[in-house]
Order: sequence, then C-alpha cells, then structure tokens
Amino acid sequence: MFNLNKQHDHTPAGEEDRVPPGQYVTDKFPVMHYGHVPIYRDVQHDWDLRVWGELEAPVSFSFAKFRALPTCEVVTDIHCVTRWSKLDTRWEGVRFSTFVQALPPLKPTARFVLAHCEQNYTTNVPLEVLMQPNALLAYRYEGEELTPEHGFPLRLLTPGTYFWKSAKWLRGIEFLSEDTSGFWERYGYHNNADPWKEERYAE
Ligand SMILES: Nc1nc2c(c(=O)[nH]1)N[C@H]1C(S)=C(S)[C@@H](COP(=O)(O)O)O[C@H]1N2
Ligand SMILES: [Mo]
Repeated sequence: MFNLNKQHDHTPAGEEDRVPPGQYVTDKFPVMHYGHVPIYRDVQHDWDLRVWGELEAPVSFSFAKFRALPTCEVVTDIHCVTRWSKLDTRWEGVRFSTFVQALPPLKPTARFVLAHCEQNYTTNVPLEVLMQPNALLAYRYEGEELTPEHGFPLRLLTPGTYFWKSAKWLRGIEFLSEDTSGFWERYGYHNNADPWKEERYAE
C-alpha cells in the first residue's frame, strides 16, 4: 500500500521486527484526539480522578492525593491505528496494579475497566490487561510533565494495544463485570486492538 508518510520512516536497522504490520516509525510525536484540549486553570481544584463500579466503595483522588502514590517508569513502543509508531517512549506515573492496591478491594466480579475522560471520551480494557506491569497511569513523558495536548494531568498507558486505548485527560475509572464498548470501539474500531494482529476495525 502507498504510504504518504514514508519520508518519516526512520526504522532503526535491526529494529524492523519491533514494527507491527502496516505501521511506519516516526521520530515526531503526533497529537491525535477527538474534541479540544482541556485546560486546567488550577489543577489542584479543577481536576480529580473518580473510581467506581465493582469495588467495595467508590473513591476519589485529588491531584495531590494521586501524586503522592508511588511511581515507576515504563519504556514502550506506541502504535497508532492511523499507522505511525514510535519506539522507546519513556513514561512515568503510577502502575495500574499499584493503584488498585491503593483502592478499596475490588469485587471478584470486576473484570473490565472503562476509562472515562474529559468530553465523554471513553475506552474499554480488560482488567487483566491493565494488571500487567507496564500498564500505567502516566503523568510524565521523557522526563517532563505531560503537555496539555498529550493528556495533562493524567493519561492511561494501555500495553499491547493501539494507542487509542491510552486515554488522555483521564477523570474516571469504572470497574465492570461485563465488557462495554468505549468511544472508538462503538464507532467500529476493534475491541482487542492488538497491533500485531492488525486488529484495527471490527469485522
Ligand atoms: N481523551 C482522549 N484520549 C485519547 C483520544 C481522544 O480523542 N480523547 N485519542 C486517542 C488516540 S486515537 C490516540 S492515537 C492517542 C494519541 O495520543 P497523543 O496525542 O499523545 O499522540 O490518544 C488516544 N487518547
Ligand atoms: Mo489513534
């Protein structure tokens, strides 16, 4: 297939096996989203992260309370369904599994997560995917605070899926017993979204 963006292909020699089928590597960091970039005038007061659904009690994290949680670093490749990939991106934040330990106990019925964002963007991910060690609630990128365009003050980093499941401007985490489609998943994107299987669109 003819690829308009081929001039940006910088796949390092020997790294071809890290690039999923139909993707090209870019050194840029494209900004992709639906709607507009939310601006927080005073993030200490204008932002919180609510958690509800299949856990013993709902909870809410202020900015300060969230930032007090233990952090870790994840280096990973990202793959957008629009065909750009970026290798070795470095993120810091709270590991999702660490975050779960800071919550009231999950009910045994909790099997899926629906991430809720500003402007009603949502995406659905199986809980077992987010319990992997490289699933992150990310707030730093390459050593700097996330920029507004890339999701400040908090985004999800979902491992092993196209990048639309790495939801920006996260405001809520809902634990569910049944799977339910998120924003793009409802519009015909694939539910699993594995780039190695080219799960771009639902059949
Ligand atoms: N809240 C929100 N998160 C979102 C999106 C969106 O429209 N809204 N777009 C997704 C898509 S399609 C992609 S490719 C990535 C892009 O992230 P970036 O702009 O940091 O490259 O964000 C994902 N997260
Ligand atoms: Mo995307």
